[in-house]
Amino acid sequence: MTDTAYPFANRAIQNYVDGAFVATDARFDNVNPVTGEVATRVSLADQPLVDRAVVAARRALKGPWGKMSQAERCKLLIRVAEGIEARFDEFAAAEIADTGKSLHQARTIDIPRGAANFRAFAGLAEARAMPSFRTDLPDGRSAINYAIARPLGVVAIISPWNLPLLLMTWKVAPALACGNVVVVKPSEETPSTATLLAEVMDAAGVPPGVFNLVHGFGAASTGEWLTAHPDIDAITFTGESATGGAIMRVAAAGVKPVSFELGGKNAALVFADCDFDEAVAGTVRSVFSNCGQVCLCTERVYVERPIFDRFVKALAERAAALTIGDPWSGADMGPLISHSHRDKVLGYYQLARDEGATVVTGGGVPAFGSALDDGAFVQPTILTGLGPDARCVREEIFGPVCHIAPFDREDEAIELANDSAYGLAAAIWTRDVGRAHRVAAQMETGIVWVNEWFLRDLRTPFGGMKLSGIGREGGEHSLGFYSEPTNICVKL
Ligand code: NAD
Ligand code: 6OD
Repeated sequence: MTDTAYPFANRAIQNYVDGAFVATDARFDNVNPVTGEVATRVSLADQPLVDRAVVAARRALKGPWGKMSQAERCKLLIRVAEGIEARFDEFAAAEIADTGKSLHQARTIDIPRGAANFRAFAGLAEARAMPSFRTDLPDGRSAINYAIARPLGVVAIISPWNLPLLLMTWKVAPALACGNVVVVKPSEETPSTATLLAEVMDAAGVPPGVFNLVHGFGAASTGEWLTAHPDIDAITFTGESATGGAIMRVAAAGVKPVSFELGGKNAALVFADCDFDEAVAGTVRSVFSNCGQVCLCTERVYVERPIFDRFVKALAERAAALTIGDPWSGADMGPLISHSHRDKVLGYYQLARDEGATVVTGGGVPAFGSALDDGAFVQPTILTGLGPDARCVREEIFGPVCHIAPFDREDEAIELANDSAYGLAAAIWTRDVGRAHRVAAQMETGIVWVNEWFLRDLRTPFGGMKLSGIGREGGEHSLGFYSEPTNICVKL
């Protein structure tokens, strides 16, 4: 299979509103970061089209979708999962054309999870039980209390570019499974798999207005028109913490419920008693997967002093051996999402030098001597020698880079890991089971992996503390956010 299979090579990307594909006059470019070439053009949803999407969604909520049984809705969502699986290669090609991510990453993580999200939440919503209580008061009155779960209504979903299908469907699937209708705005960098998903929804027979897709930018564009729309009932967002703050200010006016999955500056703690080879291999994965563009990626590594030098050397050797290049060649690492993001990451590589870091490996741009030189590539990079207050140790870079520092005591390691404005994920590498539980319980993060990284069970709570988010999604937490419980108390 080659990238000529990109499904939008010969047609522009359109919006999907009220069960129809809609083009507007305004267009923007979708650029392939591997070569810097325009892959296709995207129709930008203007404010009237966003309005139409919200109106159509409300109509579907009051109409066929609202009247459909839970079992029927879930059956449709399973059909959507099957539709993604049936067009697996097209989805992978679309994700790779938009992001340049590795073929392995697209085929083993992004696209399978797109389908798995629909299967998981269809099953969870169908099996959902709501609590009921018999109430007996001292005065002799008795009642039965039971809660019913109703949808929130019209949910705005704003998603980022790093794991486009995975992160969008992580919210679309539970929202629809709970009976909501959605208006989705994917990142302007990654419009393709969202549009394929609209085609799959259409073919699966999801009623018009239930899933609406609007393309465009964030501030003063489609994203803001959607989040500020008075007739949406809730906003669920994944992206940068600063964007979360901007959306929250807009949501505050209407006191709308929000669920936010935001940035991270995640730590890995490597204890001297770890399985050394597994810790190195796991840290290579946690730092460099998806070119470091996963919110869960490790950017701060703290290593117990007796193994510090050996660990830095081993990690640097593994980083330098990663192949970088065209995803279709099977390279381990593709480019960053865009040239502007590359400028940001290279800015941090320079800042690290200015702050006094030792660049152990990388720190620049690879030279290919081919058309790839126009792509948004950077080298995998390892830094040492910075203090805890350096900006490169405190700010999210979102590239293939980590800083490694030594520690001497367990309590010091915990303090270093928690010394962050973010609180998304941590990884602990140790063979001491007692230490693993003790340290994990003290991490100020929503997620902790022990001797692993990014092993997911969709029933578990997912989200972050501090600047990393508001609320949790996953399993019952998603069902909780995407529904509005009403308690009914009936006198017996
Ligand atoms: P971003 O915040 O720039 O954009 C995310 C989405 O928000 C895009 O669709 C964008 O168009 C839209 N947007 C931007 N400004 C807006 C506004 N004012 N109103 C409405 N919509 C607006 O984030 P990004 O660069 O696409 O993604 C990378 C960031 O996302 C990183 O910080 C990463 O850590 C974070 N992230 C977090 C998680 C998590 O689960 N915690 C997952 C993935 C990514
Ligand atoms: O695996 C998930 O469900 C999830 N939300 C992953 C987020 C990754 C951040 O880039």
